[in-house]
Amino acid sequence: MRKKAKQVSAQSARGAGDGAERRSYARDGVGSVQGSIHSASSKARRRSSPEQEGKREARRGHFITLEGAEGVGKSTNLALVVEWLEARGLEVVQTREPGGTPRAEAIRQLLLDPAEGEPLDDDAELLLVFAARAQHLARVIRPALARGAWVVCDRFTDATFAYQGGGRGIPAPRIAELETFVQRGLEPDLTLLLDMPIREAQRRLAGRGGERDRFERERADFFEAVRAAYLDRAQASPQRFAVIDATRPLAEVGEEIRGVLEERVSAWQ
Ligand code: Z5A
Repeated sequence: MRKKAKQVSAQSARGAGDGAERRSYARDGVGSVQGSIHSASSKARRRSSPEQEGKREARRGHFITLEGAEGVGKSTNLALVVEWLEARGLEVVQTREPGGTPRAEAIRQLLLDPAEGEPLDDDAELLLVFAARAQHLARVIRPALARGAWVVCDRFTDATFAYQGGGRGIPAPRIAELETFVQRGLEPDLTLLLDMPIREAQRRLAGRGGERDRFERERADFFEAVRAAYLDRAQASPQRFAVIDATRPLAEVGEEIRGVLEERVSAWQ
């Protein structure tokens, strides 16, 4: 795969009755989780309906996601968001999708592997994305939010509506059913959508080299559909999204993101 090896690490303190967890993994999937973060309450939740579970869920932390087509600068600017929050003394859990736990990272490998001998069925792709997400939510995101941490995630379910919905053409209501089942009403508080023309973003990635993954092999019209789906979602939920013009120099993009954080985060505290 031509992705640069990006190291993501997170250290969690004590969860609400869940015990201590220390987690670290490489973005390419090698990592470990020590300590149990499953609780008796999470087992009890499995016996309830999604609606009951959503109502019961205690949540003290905040959830920020970065979205956009490939090469728009999500990973670069995620570091800025993490730095901004940590400078204010907040506990931050930095993570990504698909992935975020060793098992979910293994699913990521399945999703990105070009393995041309056996094409991946679109519905299988969708289910794998949500299987990874269910694991990530159970092991990392929900425990972190429950103890009051700030979760900053490189992609989340908006990517599913954009790639599997816009790109692959899976109807949004089918994706929304899985979203309800897996997330039980949990959604990001703030989504930074980095937007720019697809050709320009691909030019940025051109010098990266290495093998292209299964998504990177898609044609430009696939990514145009992804971009359009992202923009539609942003338009439908302006209170959650901030659309950032990612064509500008990095310093200017960073300045705008800091401005959004100042405005939104101050309002939550
Ligand atoms: N996927 C899915 O299908 N369904 C889902 O539900 C989810 C994901 C969650 C892997 O994601 C694939 O998973 C993804 C969709 C699918 N595939 N695609 N395509 P990923 O997030 O790991 O993959 P990615 O989007 O390809 O990541 P990326 O290539 O690393 O892009 P990025 O994080 O947005 O960009 P970057 O690495 O921060 O920046 C790219 C380069 O541009 C780098 O050299 C930077 O230094 C440079 N850069 C960044 N900003 C600027 C500015 N402002 N000016 C100039 N240069 C810049």
